[in-house]
Amino acid sequence: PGAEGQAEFSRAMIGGFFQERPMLKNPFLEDALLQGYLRRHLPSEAVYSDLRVFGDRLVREVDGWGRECEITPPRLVTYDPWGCRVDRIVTSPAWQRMKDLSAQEGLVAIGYERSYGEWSRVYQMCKLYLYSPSSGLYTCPLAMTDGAAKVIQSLGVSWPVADAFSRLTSRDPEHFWTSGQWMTERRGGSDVGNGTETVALPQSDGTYRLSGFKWFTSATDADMTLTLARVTDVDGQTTSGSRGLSMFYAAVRDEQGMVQGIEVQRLKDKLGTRQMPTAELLLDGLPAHRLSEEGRGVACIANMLTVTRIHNSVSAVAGMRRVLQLARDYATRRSTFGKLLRDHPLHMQTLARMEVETRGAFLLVMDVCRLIGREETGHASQLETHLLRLLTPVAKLYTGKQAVAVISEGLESFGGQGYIEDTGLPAMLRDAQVLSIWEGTTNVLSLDVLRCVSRSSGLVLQAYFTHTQSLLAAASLPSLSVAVRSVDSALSGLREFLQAAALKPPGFMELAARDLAYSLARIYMGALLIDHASWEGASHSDAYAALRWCEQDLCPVVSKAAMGCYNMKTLPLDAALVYE
Ligand code: UCC
Ligand code: FAD
Repeated sequence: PGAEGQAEFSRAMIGGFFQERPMLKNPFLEDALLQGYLRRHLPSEAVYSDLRVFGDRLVREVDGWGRECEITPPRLVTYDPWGCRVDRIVTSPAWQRMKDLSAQEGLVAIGYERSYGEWSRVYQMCKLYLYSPSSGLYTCPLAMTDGAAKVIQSLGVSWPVADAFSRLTSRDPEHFWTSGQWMTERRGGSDVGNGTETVALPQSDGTYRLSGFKWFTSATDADMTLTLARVTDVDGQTTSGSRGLSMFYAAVRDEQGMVQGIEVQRLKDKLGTRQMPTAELLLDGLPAHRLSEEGRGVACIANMLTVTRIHNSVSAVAGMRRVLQLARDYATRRSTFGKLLRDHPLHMQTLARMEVETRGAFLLVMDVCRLIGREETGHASQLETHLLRLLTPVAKLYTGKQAVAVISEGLESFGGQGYIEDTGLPAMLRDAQVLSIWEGTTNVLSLDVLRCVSRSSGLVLQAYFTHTQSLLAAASLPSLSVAVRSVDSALSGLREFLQAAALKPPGFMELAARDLAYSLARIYMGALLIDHASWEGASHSDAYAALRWCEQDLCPVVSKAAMGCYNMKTLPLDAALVYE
């Protein structure tokens, strides 16, 4: 550079080059797999149009609100200026707008209006999938709201929750309510049966007063909650363990908008999900109604867990998709070593691997949505009911982990910029990290998978094998034969493993639980990718994604068993290693 080049950097001049930012484009129009999936299963012009228009709205305004939620986190006002205790959780205006938008766009309502019959859940979840990465975590209260509506519907919509149900499923922002889900206490969130100390004191009018300490309550600006507590008998005694738990409904605030029978101890200082208030609550005589039979609290709230775990899976795959959309756009703008990132083979291979993960996750999650839709509209066969029970925790645990890995890789694809706070990218990784913790950790859900398998006397696994095989049987494209062989052989390996496992000592399957859940997920995702690629409207990329997915170890439980990983003799060795 001569004198001209020097001038460019002199004094306040900082040079002419600026890194171009990745552009968020309409996430519906950018998503070939989503469009293909809907063309195949729900070919409705109205749905297509709604999602396209919503996609535009997300780019135009909602994504900015999401960012506003992140940088204007909620705060707790404990006292008013005159010393009165108010315990008010103040959220950002953008968070309030998210509530109105959620009602207007029917983000919960669509699942209950059922305008598209058994496909209504798929439609609802596709819309949430588009919304999630722009929502400023508003998808969290929506998940719990949907879960609460599901519980109420399964119990029968009547007093005292008929009004609540109409609000949870409303499209009118004035009428719309959100719900909390207060299960976790200080002694434990996984082990709810032993962790719950909260007691429910019966009142003469048939209601209860709850006293206890809820250790994690998310989106605590909610209007109502479902929660667990132990009913006290006339002597003030309670039943311990899970069988002592009942499920309650409580309105969080009175007519003046003040919390009633609750002290908000503090808001959690969290790694991510900072947009959303998560509070510790002291329940001090909270008025409540018991909705479950006494002692049936866990079984009753399980319907909520099913729905929130599906939402969790939707958010996981949505995060993966969003980071990829941004990364692939960035790759058309950023040059290194004389060419665009897009033209570097190794960079493109990296993005393609993320794409394969995302496609597998999307199809798994949508299949679970399809199944719940069929169950809710009375179309589900026995086989499908078993599949739904099995695949809900499998999808939640697998996609929760995938989201962290894919989004972490996604951040790296922006180089140093991926680490810079105000690009908004780091928040995606922080928010992904919670997906494998709340609503059941990976291990706890792996054990849930084991329990649902063992309690069904083999029927759940039978459903899994039958359905996976039927997906493979329908695949006729010669280009997919390698993938079909891989899934088929993994399925046979899994069957043999399970037969052999039946003869193993107790404890063997517990050690195998996580690998088993991963195997169930990977094999099923392989079969779904093959099935989708076999559809007449599929693209070459659909087939390629299936082939690539099936190149990995589809059944890690078999390879790990062969290495002796589930031998009880490893237990003291594991402990010695960890604590050396
Ligand atoms: O974390 C939370 C909220 C976070 C914010 C919301 C985010 C939503 C996504 C947003 C995306 C952005 S709320 C806290 C969530 N907590 C958990 O998930 C708890 C994790 N722990 C478990 O899941 C455990 O497995 C327990 C608590 C369910 C274990 O309790 P028990 O009592 O030992 O379990 P049992 O004995 O296995 O089950 C008791 C009954 C049985 O029914 P019966 O008696 O009829 O045989 C089970 O079949 O409950 C039934 N049950 C289930 N049914 C248990 N789990 C299920 C299930 N998953 N599905 C159906
Ligand atoms: P623990 O049960 O103590 O788990 C610790 C570790 O032990 C985990 O790795 C777990 O996998 C492992 N582990 C536990 N048991 C076993 C076992 N049997 N075998 C093998 N491994 C095991 N809860 C609510 O009720 N409502 C909310 O709104 C809510 N919001 C939340 C928001 C955030 C941001 C977070 C982080 C949590 C929230 N939670 C909420 C709590 C959440 O559901 C629990 O933290 C979660 O279920 C785990 O429970 P825990 O924290 O007691 O962990």
